[in-house]
Amino acid sequence: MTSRAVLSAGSNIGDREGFLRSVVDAAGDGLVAVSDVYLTAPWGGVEQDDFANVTLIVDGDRGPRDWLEFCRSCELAAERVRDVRWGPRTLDVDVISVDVDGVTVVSDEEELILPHPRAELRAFVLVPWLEIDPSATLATSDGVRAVADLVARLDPAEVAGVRRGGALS
Ligand code: PH2
Ligand code: MG
Ligand code: MG
Repeated sequence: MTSRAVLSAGSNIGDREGFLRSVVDAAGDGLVAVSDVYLTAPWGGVEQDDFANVTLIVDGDRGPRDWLEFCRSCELAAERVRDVRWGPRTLDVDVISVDVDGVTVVSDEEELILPHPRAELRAFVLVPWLEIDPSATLATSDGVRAVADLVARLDPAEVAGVRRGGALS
């Protein structure tokens, strides 16, 4: 099964850039694009340090569940501890969207809802995604929308909290 996935990775504990780099390394030849690193204000109401975030586009002979496994193995390698929901973490890697043979997968499985139901609200996902794919679209609860339009609809203060750093070293 040939698929293309959009993944979002974030870290706000320890060697943030090193953890993000580990995801790129794990993607290997499957990496299509990775955004610059963005320093982002925490989203979701938990008071915590700023995150470093990247969005990646990856290809592979993997189905949606295999991408979830890929994300979990990256988190495991970073010794991610599941503690507070939306709280601090060494590494979080989320599957945002998967296309199989060019068709976007829609799934309401409890463990893997696709496309990611909160992606449309998260500047820290959308802004880096737009950088690597200016024509990106996302299937949202009210239809397929250009990611650029979704960003334009967000609270400007939230978008301003997503600051572009440099390329991952
Ligand atoms: N991840 C969360 C909760 N809040 N905020 C930012 N800025 N970046 C994240 O990656 C993030 C978050 C839960 O996964
Ligand atoms: Mg997450
Ligand atoms: Mg996650």
